[in-house]
Amino acid sequence: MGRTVTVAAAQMGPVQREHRRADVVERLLVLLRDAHERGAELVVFPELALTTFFPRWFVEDIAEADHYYEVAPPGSTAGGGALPNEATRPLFDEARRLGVGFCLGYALRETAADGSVHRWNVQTLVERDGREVATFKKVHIPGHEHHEPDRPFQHAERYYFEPSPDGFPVWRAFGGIVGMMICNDRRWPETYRVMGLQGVELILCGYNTPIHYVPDPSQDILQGFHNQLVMAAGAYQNGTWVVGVAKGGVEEGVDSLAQSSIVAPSGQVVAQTLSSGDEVVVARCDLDWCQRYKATLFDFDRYRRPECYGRITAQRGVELPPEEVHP
Ligand code: CDT
Repeated sequence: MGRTVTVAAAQMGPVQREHRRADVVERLLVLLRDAHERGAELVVFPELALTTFFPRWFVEDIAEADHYYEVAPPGSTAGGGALPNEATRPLFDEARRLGVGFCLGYALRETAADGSVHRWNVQTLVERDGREVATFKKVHIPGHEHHEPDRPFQHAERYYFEPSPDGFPVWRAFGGIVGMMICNDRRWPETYRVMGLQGVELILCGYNTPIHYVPDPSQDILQGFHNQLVMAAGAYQNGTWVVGVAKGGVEEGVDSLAQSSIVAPSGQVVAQTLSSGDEVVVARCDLDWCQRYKATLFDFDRYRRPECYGRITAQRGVELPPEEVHP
């Protein structure tokens, strides 16, 4: 009998600016109960699930956006999150009552002991008994730092969030080895490989992906393809399950990709949402399936050549070869 965990991708439709936390949490509860009825032991919610995707607006004084962040206890930079708080307590209570774990994305603001303020884009993973397993901070922060007035909407994540210094740890939870990544992290092969090198079996990822990519609109039509491409490749090349969960649909006039999916270690999509609204899809994930890939084609210890990969960590941008000189 293999090790299995039944996982739900709990996709959300849009959260508009005027939506209150309490109403959003009500929606999360509906999704949680639906997932539980369908046998889920772990429910994965999207990135920034509690609020609208506020980096689409720029404010001169970042404090004007403080209400979008959940606030960690003062002086707490030890890696814990900010939850549960008053608004999210019903979700924590109901999940524990049902014996269901969950992964929830939100914005986190914390004030360190030295008084410095830090803003992170995070996901908190909670076990079936209500214990917080970990709070993961997004590593790859996309978009721009400054106001770009010519855009139809902003993607100022680099203004609102610091990049995590912590990388991609993994945790023993849900009977296996679990890792997390957030949205743009899923596009980078290093994300999966760092977790793959720690034996990851299940990667949880929330996302908000605007369909219109302002710097190069020719990519708009490819958003769904690229989403599937990166998660399938990451799953297969590292022998792991990947669960990608969207906040999709038209939020404040910006259409975002849905297509939440659960991807097997073979790279096959075993479940995918059909709508761009609140919707749950469930898959029974056999964690032992990972070994079919980890112990064969992708037996890292046998086949990897780290001595040939030095550039991966030695440099960030591209270093071109010297120009050819023709005498
Ligand atoms: N939320 C997030 O990371 N979205 C990015 C959009 C990139 S375009 C600035 C993504 O990779 O889907």
